[in-house]
Amino acid sequence: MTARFYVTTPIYYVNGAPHIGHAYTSIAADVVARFHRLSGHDVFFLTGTDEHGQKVEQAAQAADVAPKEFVDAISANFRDMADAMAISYDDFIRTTEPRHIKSAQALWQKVADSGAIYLGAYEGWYALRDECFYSEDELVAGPDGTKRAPTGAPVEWVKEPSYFFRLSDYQDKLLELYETHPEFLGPNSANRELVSFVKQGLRDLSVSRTSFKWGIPVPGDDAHVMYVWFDALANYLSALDYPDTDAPRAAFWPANLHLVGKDIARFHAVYWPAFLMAAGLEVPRKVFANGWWTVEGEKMSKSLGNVIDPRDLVQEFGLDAVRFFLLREVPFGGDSDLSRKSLIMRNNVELANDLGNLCQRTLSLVARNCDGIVPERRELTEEDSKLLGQVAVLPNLMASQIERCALTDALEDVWKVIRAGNAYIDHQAPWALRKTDVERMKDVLRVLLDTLRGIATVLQPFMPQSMDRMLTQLGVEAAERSFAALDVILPAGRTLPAPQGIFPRYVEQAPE
Ligand code: ME8
Repeated sequence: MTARFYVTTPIYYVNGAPHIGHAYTSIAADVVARFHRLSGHDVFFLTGTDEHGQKVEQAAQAADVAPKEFVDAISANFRDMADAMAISYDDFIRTTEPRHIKSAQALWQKVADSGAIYLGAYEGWYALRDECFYSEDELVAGPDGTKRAPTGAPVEWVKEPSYFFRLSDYQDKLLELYETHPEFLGPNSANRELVSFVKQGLRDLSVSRTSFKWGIPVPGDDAHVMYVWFDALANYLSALDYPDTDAPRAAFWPANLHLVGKDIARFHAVYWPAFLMAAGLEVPRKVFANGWWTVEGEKMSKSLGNVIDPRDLVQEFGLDAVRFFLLREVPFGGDSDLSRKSLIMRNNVELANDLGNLCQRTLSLVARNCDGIVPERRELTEEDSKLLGQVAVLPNLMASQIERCALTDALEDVWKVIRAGNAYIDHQAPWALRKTDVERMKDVLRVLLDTLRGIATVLQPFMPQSMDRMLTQLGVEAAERSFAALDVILPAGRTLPAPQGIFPRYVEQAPE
């Protein structure tokens, strides 16, 4: 049976335009989804938008439009951003869709039936910006001396009737989950933080609100709408048509990977498994939290005017240079800074020089000296075998990195082979062999073509558009681009198209 793989991005709030931070998590999830597809797995990749809650209601009011009209426009903008970044999602879920509302209510009912929800009254601190409740001892003093959430968000004292989820009952079960499945939450830093948070003790969680209307009504009590996080987390099930266990997608549960930002690790690794346990459902196999991007050393914020729309970067640098930079710059899971200088540097050194030149040099030698025809694969020298051996192990090597969400390490594995390829071409010097030993020149070029095919194949998840072009230039047909296809050596004699550069060098325009 084909292995299934279900991977998700967070569903993004529609209270503002998409920016590079949103694109980042989606690109990372896309790489994982594409990698599994190329491995022959049956993949379901979900993204979407989170459209309820007080924050969205207020943003719509500020814009003076009805909430539905407001969320329709911003959700469409997020979808457009996902398409522009070549995010290969299988479904785009919106929490205002009837299918989601139905599922979220079914999940609520299931949790309530288990006795894990009771009616009480909530009195305490709420930070609207984080859509999160905080206890007194979590608060810090703001710059003006007022109480703030640990994230710096302003808090308000809220008092209203509320349904509660018996989170306090789940402390031991959660700790057992973290202990028996250390891979459940990564990276280690997020794991340590969550374990210590849960060890401090969990209080029951307020899961409904009565002070605003823009949400999913609580089954059986229309005066309440669900807490936006209960609603939002349910998206991972509603896209699978929960509670219909006969639905074709139902088999994708439990999710293999929820990719999230570190700001929302707590919701995914504490609340979500607790809700699922109460509903008698399996918990996801893994939650992984990516780090935080700043821009030229500053936090992105509307007031600083430095919020970057990823589509603008793509316009200037090309999609794959941006995707590559984001995943290459910092070990995945860590924080990083987006600077023009480093983006240009990575593009010019690693893409244009290391990979682009290796490909261009090889293809132009084939064009010039072999009439553009793929030479035969013949007996290999020790050096040939060594290079091809390095290429052959890449899919497995990378699979274990992807499994750990070590996306940057996976790229580094490929770059080691690219560097080895460059050392090989320099050492073998096929341009010199042209005059001394034409047959050996052909052998060397064939080894290089096969090396480049392997490299381009494994890089497809990271840079789908340029690797598509590269594979076409290498004469690799569409059906020959999976990892399994790498086991079959391509026939000689194919005529390659005239070589064209894949990665142009970026030259900064001098100011006028
Ligand atoms: O939290 N650096 O939505 P959201 C890296 N609706 N990643 C960033 C980032 C940055 N500077 N800024 C945003 C929500 N992100 C909820 C999620 S899921 C059931 C509900 C990414 O629009 C990161 O993945 O605030 C973060 O977790 C997510 O965007 C937050 O998106």
